[in-house]
Amino acid sequence: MPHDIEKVRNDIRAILKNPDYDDGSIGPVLVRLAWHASGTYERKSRTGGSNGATMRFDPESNDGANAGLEHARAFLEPIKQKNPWISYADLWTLAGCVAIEAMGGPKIPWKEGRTDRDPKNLTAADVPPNGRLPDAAKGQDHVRQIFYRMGFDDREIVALLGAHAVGRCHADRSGYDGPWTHTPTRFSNQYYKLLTTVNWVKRDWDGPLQYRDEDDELMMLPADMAVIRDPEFAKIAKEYAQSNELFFKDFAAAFAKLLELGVPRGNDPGNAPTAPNQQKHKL
Ligand code: ZEM
Repeated sequence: MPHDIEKVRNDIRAILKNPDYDDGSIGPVLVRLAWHASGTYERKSRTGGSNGATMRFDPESNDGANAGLEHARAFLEPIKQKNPWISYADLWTLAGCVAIEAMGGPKIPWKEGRTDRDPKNLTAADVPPNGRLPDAAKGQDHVRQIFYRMGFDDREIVALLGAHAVGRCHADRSGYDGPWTHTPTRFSNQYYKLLTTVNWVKRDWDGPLQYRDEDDELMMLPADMAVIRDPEFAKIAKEYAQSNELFFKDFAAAFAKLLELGVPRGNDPGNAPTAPNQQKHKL
């Protein structure tokens, strides 16, 4: 019987609204889970990425960059229990897509087929090292270095960062604090509109350097500021500020690509676990 992905989509939709959590939706943290599961990819070594759902294992589970994502994984656990045929890797990436769509964003092309690494015969090389995800305190050189490593170009980088239209920073997770937009559960091009029009100033507080608007209600990370400080990035951000349609089109393509990094498809082996018979012949 073919897998009933639509049922899993419905199960995910049913848990998105949550009055006790943040701004009333777990959508943003599910998007962050899909992104962090995938954003460890390194093109050169074909390691990392969403395949394997390796965030269940040390050291990835304990990477400071992933603080708070244990909540996202716990929200999805009952859905895994109800639909045991779906891999965690598929569930985490699908949940990000469903969340974006439910928050008013574009439809993301998504394909099943990721498999989970088996904890019983896991080797250290199966789990990506810490430090592969971007550091919010850094600027455009770092942002480019991290995303070029995955195989993205400038346009895709700027498009992906537009996901900061939703969600917020939590002082007890990242050290940063506050939402990027006034509509943190609505997926739109608000991020670029605010970036390009607001006079962002340094926030005077005890935490790490972050930027604030005049009313001290919204925030930008130093890495977000790179999007207007870098002339190439800024040009693209202005295009997205002007056209939500263009942003949606580019975002959907870039996010779909992100979730596919390292996933074996057809003749492309991705970074799938070595088949046992291949292992036997390895010297
Ligand atoms: Zn984020 N992100 N991100 N991001 N992100 C946070 C939260 C969220 C960076 C970053 O340091 C942070 C992308 C790129 C980059 C989301 C989606 C995507 C937080 C706050 C930080 C510090 C975490 C916390 O405290 O809870 C940096 C430096 C990035 C690149 C340079 C990309 C790409 C994303 C998706 C396509 C989302 C949705 C959130 C909000 C999570 C939540 O819990 O509300």
